[in-house]
Amino acid sequence: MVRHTSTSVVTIERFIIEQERMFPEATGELSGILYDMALAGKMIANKVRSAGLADILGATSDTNVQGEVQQKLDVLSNEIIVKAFDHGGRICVMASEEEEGIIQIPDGFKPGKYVLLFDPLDGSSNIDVNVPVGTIFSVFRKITRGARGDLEDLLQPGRRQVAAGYILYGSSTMMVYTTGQGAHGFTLDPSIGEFLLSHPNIQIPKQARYLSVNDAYEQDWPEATRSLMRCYRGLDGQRKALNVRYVGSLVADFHRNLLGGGVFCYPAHAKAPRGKLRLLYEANPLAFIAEQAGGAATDGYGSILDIDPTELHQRTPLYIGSKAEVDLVDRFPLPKFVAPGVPDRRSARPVPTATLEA
Ligand code: FDP
Repeated sequence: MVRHTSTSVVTIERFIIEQERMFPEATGELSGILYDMALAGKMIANKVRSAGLADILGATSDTNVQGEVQQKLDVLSNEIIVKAFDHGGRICVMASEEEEGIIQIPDGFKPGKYVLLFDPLDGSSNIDVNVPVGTIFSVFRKITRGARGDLEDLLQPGRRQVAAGYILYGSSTMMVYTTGQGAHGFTLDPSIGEFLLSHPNIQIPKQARYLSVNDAYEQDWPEATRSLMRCYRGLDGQRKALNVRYVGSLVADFHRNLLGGGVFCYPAHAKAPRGKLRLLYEANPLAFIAEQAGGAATDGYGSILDIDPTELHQRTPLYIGSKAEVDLVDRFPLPKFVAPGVPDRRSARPVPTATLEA
């Protein structure tokens, strides 16, 4: 048995290689994607850390496809990720929360067999006030036949993800990822510029401590949502109240609940009938991690991972975290909000469970 000392640290590279060895047929391409994401994360962390100094804080005049004002760091982070992946021959097509259409691999570079979706800098309205933000990513295998990837490759149910993760730019920078073999966390050691294994095989505590929800929307919630929140707060006399913690930065809220036990809720409400968060860039990857850590994620009608997406920027209600708390959502029949003309369909197709490599 290896005794871990200060000189026998496990770098993210070593960990990825050791996981890859469990799959003799692995080509190393998925591992390469994870390294590239770790590198992009280090570059973004560097920008986030020096944001105030470099005078790149504040909003640009551009708005993203969701109609939100883009922060300069969003634009930079988006560019960093696109450039980290567009030439490596591992990815055939990408989609970003910050870009309206699909992102093709430029002519002259070989498209690969994987598909990447990402939110380059989530929680960006918090940047100006020095609150943690994060990057979220999701990887699928290409399913279409052409050399290039297309929209169909990007619109796959979350159950088919082969890898997903996030990088949290907090008091330290952490990367958490899964390839379907557990969820593992790495902390960036800034003195050597390496992500080191700090949280192997994360298990979300069964006993939840936290409730994360923006209850400014309470007036717009349907009655069932109000009852569910009263239950979480112990106001119905049925259970002990959860502590409320809401950063308003999804990665930070999710991460705290993953390590400490809890549930994050972003319900649908009258003014946001499909919720706010994006299925492909936020809900799917975090749901994959939550399930790998023994937790769960639902939109109130079934597992997030079984939703068959119809649009790149599709939104979804989200309840995610400790399993017992997420299961509680089923006891409160939420009304079905479906945007006009958008079928709310779950995947009828059986989907394979994720493995490290094809
Ligand atoms: P932001 O608008 O700052 O980018 O998805 C975006 C997100 O942040 C999440 O990170 C966060 O959990 C949520 O929106 C906060 O929304 P509310 O302000 O409506 O609570």
